[in-house]
Amino acid sequence: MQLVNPLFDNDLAGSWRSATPTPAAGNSRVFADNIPPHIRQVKHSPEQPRSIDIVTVTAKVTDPDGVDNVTLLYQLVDPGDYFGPGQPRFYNIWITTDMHDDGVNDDLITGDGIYTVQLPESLQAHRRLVRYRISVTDSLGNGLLVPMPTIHSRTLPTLFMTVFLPGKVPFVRVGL
Ligand SMILES: [Ca+2]
Ligand SMILES: [Ca+2]
Repeated sequence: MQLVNPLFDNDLAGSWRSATPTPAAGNSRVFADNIPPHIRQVKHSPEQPRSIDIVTVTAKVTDPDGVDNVTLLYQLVDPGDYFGPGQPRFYNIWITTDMHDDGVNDDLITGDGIYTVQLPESLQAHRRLVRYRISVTDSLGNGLLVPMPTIHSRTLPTLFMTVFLPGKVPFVRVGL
């Protein structure tokens, strides 16, 4: 891991990038004067949604230049129609919806840096897998899509949730 710029806050994961170490030399491979917004505290609620639930996705996004937009990208994988890494649909079919920090639609506080979007219960179906990623851009046009691939990842990492009928016992999936 390397710090993108020694002037940036090294407590925030977004100030770091995956790269081969360069002992006693500058971090030339990852150095940048400006970086995209920091994004952390990504979560969805309820954690294990049921088919009657509205799912709220939140993320804290900040940038000293100002945050221009925060977008949730998601894809729906239905039972019996699984697709994943290596298949075109996995890379091409992402539905986008804006996330807002405006205090409405379950965004609890206006302007606190926590961006929110709600996915209606009509999207939740029993055993449906919902993969999601978040795209952020600052006011200078510096953009980032998270989760970020690492130097070791062979595929596009995503976050996910699996939906269940009320009363059904969820199973646990391992990995990204
Ligand atoms: Ca920036
Ligand atoms: Ca907020």
